[in-house]
Amino acid sequence: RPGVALDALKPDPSSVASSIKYHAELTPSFSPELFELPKAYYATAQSIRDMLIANWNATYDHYEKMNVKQAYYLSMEFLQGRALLNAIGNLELRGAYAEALKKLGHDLEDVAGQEPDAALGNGGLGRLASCFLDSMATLNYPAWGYGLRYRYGLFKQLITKDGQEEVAENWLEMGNPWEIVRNDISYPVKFYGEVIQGLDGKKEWVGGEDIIAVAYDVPIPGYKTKTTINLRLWSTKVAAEVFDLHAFNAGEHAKAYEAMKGAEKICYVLYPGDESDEGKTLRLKQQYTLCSASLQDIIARFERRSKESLNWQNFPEKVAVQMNDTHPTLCIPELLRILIDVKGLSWNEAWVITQRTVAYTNHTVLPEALEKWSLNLLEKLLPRHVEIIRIIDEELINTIIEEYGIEDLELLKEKTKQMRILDNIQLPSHVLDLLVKSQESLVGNSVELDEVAKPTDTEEVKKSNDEDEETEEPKEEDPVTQVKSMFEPDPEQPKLVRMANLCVVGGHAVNGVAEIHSDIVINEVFNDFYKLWPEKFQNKTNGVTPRRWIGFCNPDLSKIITKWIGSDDWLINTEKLAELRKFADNDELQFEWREAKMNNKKKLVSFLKEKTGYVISPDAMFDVQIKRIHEYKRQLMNILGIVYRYKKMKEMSAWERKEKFAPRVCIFGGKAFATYIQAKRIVKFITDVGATINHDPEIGDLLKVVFVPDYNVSVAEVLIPGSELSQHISTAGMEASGTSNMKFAMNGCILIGTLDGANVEIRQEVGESNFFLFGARADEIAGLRKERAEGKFVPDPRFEEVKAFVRSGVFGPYNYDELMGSLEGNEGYGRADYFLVGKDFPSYIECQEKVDAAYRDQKNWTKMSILNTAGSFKFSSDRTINQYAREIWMIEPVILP
Ligand code: 26Q
Repeated sequence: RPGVALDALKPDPSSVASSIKYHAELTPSFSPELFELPKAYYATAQSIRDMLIANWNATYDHYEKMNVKQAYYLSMEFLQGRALLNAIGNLELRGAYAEALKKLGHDLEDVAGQEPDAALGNGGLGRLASCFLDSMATLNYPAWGYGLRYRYGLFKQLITKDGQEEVAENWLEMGNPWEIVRNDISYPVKFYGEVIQGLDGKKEWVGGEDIIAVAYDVPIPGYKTKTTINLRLWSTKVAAEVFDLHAFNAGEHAKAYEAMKGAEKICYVLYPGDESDEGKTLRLKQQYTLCSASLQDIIARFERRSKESLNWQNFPEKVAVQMNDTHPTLCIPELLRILIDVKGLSWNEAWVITQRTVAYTNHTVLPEALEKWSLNLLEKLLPRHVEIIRIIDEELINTIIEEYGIEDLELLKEKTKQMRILDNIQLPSHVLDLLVKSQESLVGNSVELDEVAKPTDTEEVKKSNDEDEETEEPKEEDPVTQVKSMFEPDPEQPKLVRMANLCVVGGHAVNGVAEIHSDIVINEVFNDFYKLWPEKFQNKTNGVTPRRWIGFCNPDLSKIITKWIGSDDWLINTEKLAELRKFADNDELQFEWREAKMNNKKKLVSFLKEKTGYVISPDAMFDVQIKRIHEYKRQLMNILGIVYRYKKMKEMSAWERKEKFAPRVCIFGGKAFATYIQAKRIVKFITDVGATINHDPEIGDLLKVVFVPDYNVSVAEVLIPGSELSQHISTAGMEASGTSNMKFAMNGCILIGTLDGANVEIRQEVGESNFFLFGARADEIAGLRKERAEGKFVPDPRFEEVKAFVRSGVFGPYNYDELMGSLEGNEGYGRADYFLVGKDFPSYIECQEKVDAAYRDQKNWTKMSILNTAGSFKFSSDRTINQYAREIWMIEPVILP
């Protein structure tokens, strides 16, 4: 690490101050005489940006000169949050900037608070991408992010008396000092049109609509390194020739304007889905824009760097493409298309190159969340890509036939149904012919075959006789009809393209994001593919950047850690955190540790007062659940647990109450997908419960319920350091990983959770006695659902009691029938407690009682807290990125001279 050289280059406070002043005077959008907060922020950001651009250029030049292999992380989402303190921290200039701003009359924290969050993502998947960028830069990996520059990011959430309301968040309103528009870097992207075949047999995709994708570069600084990588975001605009000047001049302004709007619309807004499959043409256009522009850019770079020795077989030696979930799946047919149609390679050459280049990360096993696109829609929008997908599907069918043969038609039917990329689409005619021929030969040899196939078991004889009766006629008549009808698509069902299957087939690696999740990927979701290609399947347990998620958001705790470890290099070598273990019982550390937590809690108290008006006591336990609102994440179980606690409190004398319960503040935060009605009901329910409990004079500070509006990255940065208990209580097997669980553990917060996602590994690392575990395990869930469906489940009386209490109207006039009904499987409310809230409720509330008891022993609680931080080192995204680099991308760190 060239740390010493970097220190020498660092500006001192007075040169920082003059750089800020310079920008304050020359930034055009503000009046020069006022140096108020917004302007101070913008000028400070500009002065940091100068340094970032210099480092970005040095990094880029070096990669260009060395022609290194680069990895490209393609993601529809990057949830960057704020950049200022992160950049200042990574450049180790916090002291200089704080001092310089003080001289100019401002506090650095207040200045940083001016920045709007860059919320180009929905939640976990987008934030993961952003943590990865920080680690790539910090570890000096030549790796870039590619994404879309949405004009409107994730909506802003207002909480009103009716629950959640969404408003557009115009994050670019005041300009974005962190991006550099690259008008010199743009590519055409085509939609619609048709495929024609030239005399040479080459396919060409012509006509249709062309738009232009323009690059916006966001420099990503690493920590304690000059390496500054790039997040390249594409924005879309109309192609000049499409902006029909004739139409415009002829007075048809509307027509010319429409084309412009159509192109710009593509990047207008982030799709606010989360674990949902909301297929819309616009979303498909977004996905294709990301894939096409990024690949054209990557290919152009490869060609340029190859100079005279261009050899396409070397492409995978210079390029690794990681697809963040299936959203960038079109990379696969797009790379094939460019290599074959534009660069003139053969199918086989292009196929090998593509497969060796791309890899796929899966983030969900919920079947309804696996992306599927309508074949018709896809074919209209991207006709050449569908031709290519059909060929891949056909080759896959050949592989399936090689593996399973054609004798057992039922087996073949099942395997093709499971594995094909095209769903509910007729088999290719040559495959049908093959099957028909084999059936005909079977009929011809029927005597022989009857001998072989004769069942021995009487049961089976009976069964096969029954079957014979039913299918007798077509079977005797015509094997062709029989085969065809067996593989006939269902005209009632849509014809679909399964993007995950395309990813598994088209890439060289498939990974899940936590051990348990990767096991489910291998043993359940993609088991058929695993049997074919076991070597493709991997696990890469998620991680989070310790710089943002301890270092910068929790300076008080960081100072203590540094003091006790004896150096601050734990921010890079997180395994050093384990050294805290030996001091876990030390009174002095414990005192400092509690003091830091109390400080963070007090900051949170004033934050909550500002955001919600509620005044809470910092002496209560802070119990937090922050994440997207989703039934599988079971915020409903949390709030029902609170309702149960409240009911018990009301039944007790004041003295008993105090004896039994530790004072708690239960904090919720999270956004509900705008059309996810049940999730919105949960938000409304939480706020209603809060409104009742918080104003109950009998309860006072013993219990408070607060819903923090507009949860985002910056809110998390205040909430996580100030929390003591955090909830990760999804139905086992449903949360792929979770990443906030890692952030909480790092900040000395104890987790209550199920054995799901990364919880399993966190519990292992921090120690079983430092994790509050409850609930059914993943391998029990199917059986429990079956039991539930068969009406054999007997709910615990406490669960019945809490639902009845809610229905009794204590929380206002609103009717919670839909919510309580969903837990009972009443007619009209969908799947009977599909998420097994009723099943896990008793063990959940019992576990919460253990939490109360544990909290009373503050010495032991503090020890548990220290051991959580100490045991969290595995969950640094540095570890994750090293594994991707070594096991999937095959790239090496490159240190700048
Ligand atoms: C799909 C189609 C159309 C519109 C939107 C979408 C869409 C968008 C976002 C589908 C899914 C997402 C986001 C998924 C997500 O955030 N998954 C989370 O990924 C984290 C990082 O791996 C895990 O920790 C979480 O467990 C997982 O839920």
